[in-house]
Amino acid sequence: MEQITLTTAVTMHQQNDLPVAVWSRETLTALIDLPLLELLWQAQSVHRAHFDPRSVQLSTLLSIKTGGCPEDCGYCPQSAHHSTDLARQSLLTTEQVLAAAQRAKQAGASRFCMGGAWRNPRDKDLDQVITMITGVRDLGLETCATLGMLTPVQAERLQQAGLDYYNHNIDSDREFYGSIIHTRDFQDRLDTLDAVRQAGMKVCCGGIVGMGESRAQRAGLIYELTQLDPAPESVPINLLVQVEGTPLYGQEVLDPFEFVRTIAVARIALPTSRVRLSAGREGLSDEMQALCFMAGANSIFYGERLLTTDNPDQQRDQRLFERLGLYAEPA
Ligand code: SAM
Ligand code: DTB
Ligand code: SF4
Repeated sequence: MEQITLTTAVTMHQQNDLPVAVWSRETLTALIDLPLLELLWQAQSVHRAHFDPRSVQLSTLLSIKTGGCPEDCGYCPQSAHHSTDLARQSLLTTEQVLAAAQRAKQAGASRFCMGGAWRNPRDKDLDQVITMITGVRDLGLETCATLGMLTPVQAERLQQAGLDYYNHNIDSDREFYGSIIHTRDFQDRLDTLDAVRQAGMKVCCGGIVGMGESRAQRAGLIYELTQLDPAPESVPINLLVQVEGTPLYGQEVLDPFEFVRTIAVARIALPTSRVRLSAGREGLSDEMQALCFMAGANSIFYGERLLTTDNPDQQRDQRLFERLGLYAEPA
């Protein structure tokens, strides 16, 4: 069996006077195929070279505008193209959002992420979101928003308002993407990410696994993330939450070890990014989550809801952290 090691796998280039690995799609495909314990060992070694291995960053999500989205993302309960049981909710008030942010802070989150089910926000929506961002910042939390596609001017406005992170996922390997989403293409996603970066905000960008993609396509997702330059500071890896009424409902459930492998490859290929164990944790055992942390995950969504689906409650996560000797990154 061909063994690949970190020293032979990559070529290096200089960025800000630091050596940065340049990964090829083939190398990442070979990496994800390694025997699991070898892959975990390599990922944990990279993790320890860049992070305190016991520190985990906690982000709390809130859906500020729910459902009725014109996009047709095959995994998403919020798409107007699919008939799910989800109740639509128009934009929350700033008071409602700040009350939720206050609760998140008290529970120990360091970042608050506001999600809006828009193809792209209208400027008047943005006015309201900006008021929310200002209020959340004033509570001493880091701010993140995910509102769909942005123009460069909208990205500038969010940056001026003090938004720390913008979440916009590429979701999958480029070649698989078209089988899941038809209403906007891969390049649209890259254009928004570019606008966010140009405006000077930090980028939160990741994807979903368990949608029927191959293992090589999971490596391809990570490859595409390495092509963003600079690398996203935050990388959410979501495991598909199957929601009845969405096209991906009934999809064969992914072997959780494949999820662990994806996290490990993300850790190795994006060594300085926070890799977030994201949607899908509710269905993972504590033991499987421990393997994800071993693979280099060092961030989670924290709080009993994601946007519209369940997440482990705070007591379960606190108990998990105690059992594993992990601690929350201070705000
Ligand atoms: N509407 C915005 C957008 O798509 O950019 C932001 C919110 S959207 C829900 C954010 C991300 O959540 C998606 O890109 C996808 O990666 C993830 N997601 C959505 N539904 C999911 C599901 N059922 N299971 C796992 N991840 C999901
Ligand atoms: C991300 O990558 N995952 C989060 C966040 N970014 C916005 C959303 C997960 C959504 C899971 C399905 C739901 O709860 O609606
Ligand atoms: Fe809309 Fe975002 Fe859901 Fe796609 S993932 S349907 S853009 S809310």
